Amino acid sequence: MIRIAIQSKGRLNENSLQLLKESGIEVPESKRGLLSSAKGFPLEVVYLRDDDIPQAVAMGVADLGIVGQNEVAERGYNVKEILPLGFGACRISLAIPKSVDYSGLTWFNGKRIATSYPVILQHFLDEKGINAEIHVITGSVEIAPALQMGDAIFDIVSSGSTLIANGLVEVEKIFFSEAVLIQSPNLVDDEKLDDIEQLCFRFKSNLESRGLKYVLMNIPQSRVDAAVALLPGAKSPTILPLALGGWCSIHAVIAESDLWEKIGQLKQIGAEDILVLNLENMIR
Ligand code: PRT
Ligand code: ZN
Repeated sequence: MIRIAIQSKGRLNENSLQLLKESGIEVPESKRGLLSSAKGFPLEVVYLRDDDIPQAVAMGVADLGIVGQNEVAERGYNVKEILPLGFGACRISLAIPKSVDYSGLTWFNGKRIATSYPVILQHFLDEKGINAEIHVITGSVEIAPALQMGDAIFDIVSSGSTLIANGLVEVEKIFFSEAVLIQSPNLVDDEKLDDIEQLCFRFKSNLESRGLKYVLMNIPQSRVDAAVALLPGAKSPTILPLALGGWCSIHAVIAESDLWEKIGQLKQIGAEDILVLNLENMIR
């Protein structure tokens, strides 16, 4: 039995539960701080604030955790990042009031920067030889300049709309983050390590299938070579004869980003009855 810590509420909660669900693992409703047993895998889930997840995993209170790389870097606990999970993407950036005439990084010398990420910021400032004062604020960092609590901020940016709404502009993108699966550093129990390997295998299969569609179509036998030239597949497309003479069915896996372009090309060479299906897992 392994124990995983996931965020109880907030931006990573839903995606974490979805990843588990699409990996065949059902977990009960979030109850912060309480343990819940999952169905479909020897797994217990503990719901925590994201701030506490790196520490819980470092201490071995949980064997695994799902948390942003920003929290892992900021908290500085000894955990292993074992699998990037492709959601929760954001960056931590320096932003300043839009009225400022920005001259480059040296502008920050002698300035006050408000942030909830002092460790990552201090590391960056030291590396660049910038001497600024860091003010730690835990919530709503973006309002600090308007309240004279800082000349600039260092905060998480995703779409950028929070900055715009507060009259700020992003001038330096410093740290790029996404959700990551972290593991306790001192795990030696073979059974747990086996379970973790199985879980990672399921997660990877699910992550690899994202952005892929399973496409089936009928095509005249004479156009099969032209269709194969257009189509990728796990190895190559599958071709099956139809009961109707002179026709085949082709099955292929196509990236969502190429889907409509490929469908247009396939129709042009005679493909008909095209079915597009969601792909839940891609087990290689
Ligand atoms: O209660 P708990 O402590 O668990 O949650 P929290 O409030 O500390 O964290 P939460 O749920 O807001 O974020 C969890 C994680 O999601 C973060 O640690 C990041 O790894 C990731 N993430 C991804 C984000 C964002 N995108 C994001 N946009 N975290 C925060 N934001 C906030 C940001 O602080 C700013 O206020 O959204 C605003 C900016 O968004 P845009 O889209 O306007 O640029
Ligand atoms: Zn938090």
